[in-house]
Amino acid sequence: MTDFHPRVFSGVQPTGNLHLGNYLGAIKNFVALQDSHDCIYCVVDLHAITVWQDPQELKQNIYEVTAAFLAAGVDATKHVVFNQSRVSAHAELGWILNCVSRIGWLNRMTQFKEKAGKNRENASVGLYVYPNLMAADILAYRATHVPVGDDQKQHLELARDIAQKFNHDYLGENAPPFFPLPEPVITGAATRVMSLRDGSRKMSKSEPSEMSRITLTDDADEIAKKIKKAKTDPDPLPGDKEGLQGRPEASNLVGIFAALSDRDVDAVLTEYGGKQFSEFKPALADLAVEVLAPIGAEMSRLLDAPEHLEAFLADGAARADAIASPVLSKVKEMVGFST
Ligand code: AQP
Repeated sequence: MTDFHPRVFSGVQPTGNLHLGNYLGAIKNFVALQDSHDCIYCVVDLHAITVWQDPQELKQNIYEVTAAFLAAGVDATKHVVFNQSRVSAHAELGWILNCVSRIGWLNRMTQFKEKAGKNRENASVGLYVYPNLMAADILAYRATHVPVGDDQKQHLELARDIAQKFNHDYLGENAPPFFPLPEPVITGAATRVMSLRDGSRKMSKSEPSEMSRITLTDDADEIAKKIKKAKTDPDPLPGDKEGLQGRPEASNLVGIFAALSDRDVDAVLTEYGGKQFSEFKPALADLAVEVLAPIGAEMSRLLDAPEHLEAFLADGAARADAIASPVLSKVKEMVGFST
């Protein structure tokens, strides 16, 4: 088995309304991994246009995600931060992997079914093949670890299937693999943050109700108001994890508290078990403000100087391209293209 250089890759779509779920499920873990790994963090704008994006807003949202990475603590000088469309290897490898991936595999992707909804015939072809492009994003860097929220687990499994089929088709059964099988890194107490209005739905950027999510640019009053109004049940908090069974809203708020305070759920329930939400919610609001307000403030400072963000993105793209280009060249050679 080939030893691959441990490398982290992940991406966030510049589709606006960056929220607590994106932070706890992904961006917080980006920061945690950067001391131990080489990391590449990408603003995945090619993915964003799988659904309509206003061009002016898209550009602003690319800056917003870049600012969020930096404000959360990603070190863009030590690691690589860039936007996907600047590095053509993503689209080129994406096409080649479209030809490796199988329609039957894509037909099983639940996110396409959810996002296309009833109007499937009218969804873009890009939305359908999105998971193949995601595989290309990761494999263009031969990345070994991919920090994501729980909702991306199925796409990661597909990326592994695509890598395995490519290795098999182009190298045969027994040769050392060209692509690693990337591992999902799904960690923390809030790998799937749920809507504050409905504990059965994922917190999401596209949910019409602003009250369903806390965004990274919400101010302290907005954060406190949204937590105060978050849906709960009438019972006090239980003393242990088992007591959260069948209580999705309580479970969500406790998970958020645990993740924001870097504790586990049991530790939070040891402190708050038996207490009412009237006591727990203000403590959660204070904690959320303490963690998120500095990130929001730093984002707004960075967004005031987009030319600096541009410079980070241009530099990051050049460094990303230097890693991805030789991988793509090798893939083209293996596929049999005259290069
Ligand atoms: N609710 C969530 N809890 C934990 N992690 C989440 N992520 C998204 N929502 C949650 C993780 O955030 C990273 C970036 O996500 P994305 O921008 O690529 O796209 P998404 O998953 O489509 O985000 P949304 O907010 O859910 O947008 P819409 O409304 O468009 O569907 C990923 O690692 C993701 O797992």
